[in-house]
Amino acid sequence: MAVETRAALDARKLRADFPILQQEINGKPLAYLDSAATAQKPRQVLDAMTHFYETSHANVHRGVYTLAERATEAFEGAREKVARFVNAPSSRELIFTRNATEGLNLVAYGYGLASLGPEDLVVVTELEHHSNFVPWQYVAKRTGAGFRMISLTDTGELDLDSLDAIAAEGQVKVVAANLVSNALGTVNPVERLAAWAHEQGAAMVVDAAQAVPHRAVDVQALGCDFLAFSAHKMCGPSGAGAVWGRRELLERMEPFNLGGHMIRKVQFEETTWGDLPHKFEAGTSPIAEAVGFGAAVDYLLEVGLEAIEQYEHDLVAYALERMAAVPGIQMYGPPPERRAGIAAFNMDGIHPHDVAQVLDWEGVAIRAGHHCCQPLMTRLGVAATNRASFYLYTLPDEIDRLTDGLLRARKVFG
Ligand code: C6P
Repeated sequence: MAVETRAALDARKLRADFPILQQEINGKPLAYLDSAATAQKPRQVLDAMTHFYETSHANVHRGVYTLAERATEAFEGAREKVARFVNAPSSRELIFTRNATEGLNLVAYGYGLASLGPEDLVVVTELEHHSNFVPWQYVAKRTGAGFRMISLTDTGELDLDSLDAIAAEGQVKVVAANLVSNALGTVNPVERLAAWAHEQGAAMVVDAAQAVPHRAVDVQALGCDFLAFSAHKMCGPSGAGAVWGRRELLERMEPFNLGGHMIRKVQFEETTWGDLPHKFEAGTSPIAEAVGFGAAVDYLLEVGLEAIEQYEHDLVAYALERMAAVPGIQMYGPPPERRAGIAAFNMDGIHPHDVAQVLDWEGVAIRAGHHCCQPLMTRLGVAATNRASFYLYTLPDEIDRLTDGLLRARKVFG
């Protein structure tokens, strides 16, 4: 079935870049609808990493020989690309991590532990992934700070009317929210939250793991203080991520990990820390992964972030319309105009794992579970949901196959 897309993006053509998508699963062409868990990798990223290993691999920032200088140049070049991608004022403010989770922990430990006290409040949302929930809950407990949650409306959007009541309860010091929800696809008004956070004298921490791969993200336009994301969700390799932080805050923070590379001088009595970003990059970095991260940025820029966002918007609008016709389906989340390419649902009387299993027989891969969002599951009154998530290589036919698979699940389970 044809879907009208206004985007300048040819998903069929792009699919040729993704070797993994060329296979069959259970005798059917693979329809990979789990890109929110991790995105597939184009040949360009795989080649960049192989080329690096074959021509330039050495440890970075340590050797004076030509190969080590070449490796360092490739690594730092990747940092420049990733920093520019989110419009960081300086690449020195862009710290490579293993993933978004590590970046958020770096902020919670490095900023939260030192800044929070019993009079203070940390504010998260009911829509947070555990990676931007648990570290703040933990740091609040350790420091005696209060821990509050911005509640949700019935469409899975932040209820900003609850902000005044929260502010009346204490000194808000940290506000932590995602830009795009992994579980519902809700696009959150982070600019407004950042403005509110700053009115309270708080820092704004943004989990952009589901945003950076799918739309243009500009840390300066958002007005946030920290922003974390992962390479593997944006066509890059696993094992690499980044956190951007406002320089004056990063300068004030203590390091998160200690050891090699992050020091200025080590003596028996005392150790002093290196400059940014090295202060936060202890040990050997994920070097080839950073190179692959940079290649993923090149790839997404070549396709165009606006085209990706528009294409996914059209896909999700189509998916919500088609899926709504499936008998006994419960859809979650906001209307398409306020959501990214994620469709969350449950089928009456059928466990999400069973739905995902039937779809797998059809070669359709979706995720079932709590999506690391148990507070949200509690709000929805369910233990788990199904989730189909889309990316630049998703085809409308795959959404048709998803819908057909749901009808089959309905037949199988009665
Ligand atoms: N969400 C999902 O299937 P890591 O694992 O560190 O790369 O990303 C963590 C993370 C943080 N925030 C959001 C909004 C996320 O979606 C994720 C990862 C995957 O939804 C795995 S649970």
